[in-house]
Amino acid sequence: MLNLTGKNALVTGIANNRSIAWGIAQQLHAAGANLGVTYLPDDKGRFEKKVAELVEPLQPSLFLPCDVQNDAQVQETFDTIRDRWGKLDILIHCLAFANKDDLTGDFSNVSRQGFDLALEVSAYSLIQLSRAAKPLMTEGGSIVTLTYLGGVKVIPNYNVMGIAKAALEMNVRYLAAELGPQNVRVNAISAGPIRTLASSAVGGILDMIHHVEETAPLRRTVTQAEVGNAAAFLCSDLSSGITGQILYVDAGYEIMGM
Ligand code: NAD
Ligand code: 0WE
Repeated sequence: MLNLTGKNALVTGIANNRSIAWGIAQQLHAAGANLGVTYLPDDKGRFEKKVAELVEPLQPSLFLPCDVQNDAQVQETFDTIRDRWGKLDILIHCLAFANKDDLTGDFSNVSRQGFDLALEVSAYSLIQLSRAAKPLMTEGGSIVTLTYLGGVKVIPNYNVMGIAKAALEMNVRYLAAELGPQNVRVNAISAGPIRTLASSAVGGILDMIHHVEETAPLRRTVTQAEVGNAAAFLCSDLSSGITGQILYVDAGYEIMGM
């Protein structure tokens, strides 16, 4: 059975009840993990309040602001984990960001700044968080990130995020090679399209979801809970021989050529 009791899990990327990270947090909690939750702070503290209320039933033992563009906040997050938990077992990286204008129109219009922003927040952040987690994963561990098919194949309008996801997937392999000797595994879940805050802000997402519903082998999209279950598997001993992999949780869409 999938059992995560005694495991300390840090979950990033919860914005609301549609977040994939929320689906993951619920499954990790159900499997018995002790949770720490980070949120992206904003000026008015709205996110903090919303996310705090949402995660309250899961009784996280840590609840911390962590903007990956803020090195001091990242440091503070992992200092707190060290002081309060002593060790970390599970790191969920479930965040991405690009300028909205860069997710529409001609790909080549992306500015140097827009490119840097997308890659910094969506790809470099996995290296940054893994480096901070490394000394705390003293009993081995599991790092899981979220990627999308647009990092492997051209998906209209995904544009610079595709380049960020390609970098993210290669980060997974290099990190897996580096951290393997200390029994820390690093894997990605490539999820099919799901309606979330991030995806709903994208024009034409509903058409893409309908396309998947018509053509994926399972004739439907996937849910946050299904991604959460796959994440729980990748965090558990059931996947102890798996590292450096990209696991498609996409109702089979990726296998189709036509
Ligand atoms: P979401 O909007 O719920 O989550 C994105 C999260 O990123 C938010 O919680 C936001 O606060 C966080 N974030 C953005 N900038 C940040 C920063 N600087 N520091 C810290 N956190 C920051 O949307 P989601 O769809 O659940 O996205 C989660 C992950 O899943 C992303 O990596 C996304 O690329 C990936 N993904 C999404 C889909 C989909 O269709 N929704 C499919 C495949 C992969
Ligand atoms: O990774 C993602 C979403 C990434 C994302 C979305 C936004 C919208 C709002 C990153 N940054 C921003 N910035 C914003 O200001 N997905 C996999 C969901 C998604 O996004 C798409 C998709 C799919 C699917 C964009 C274009 C085409 C398909």
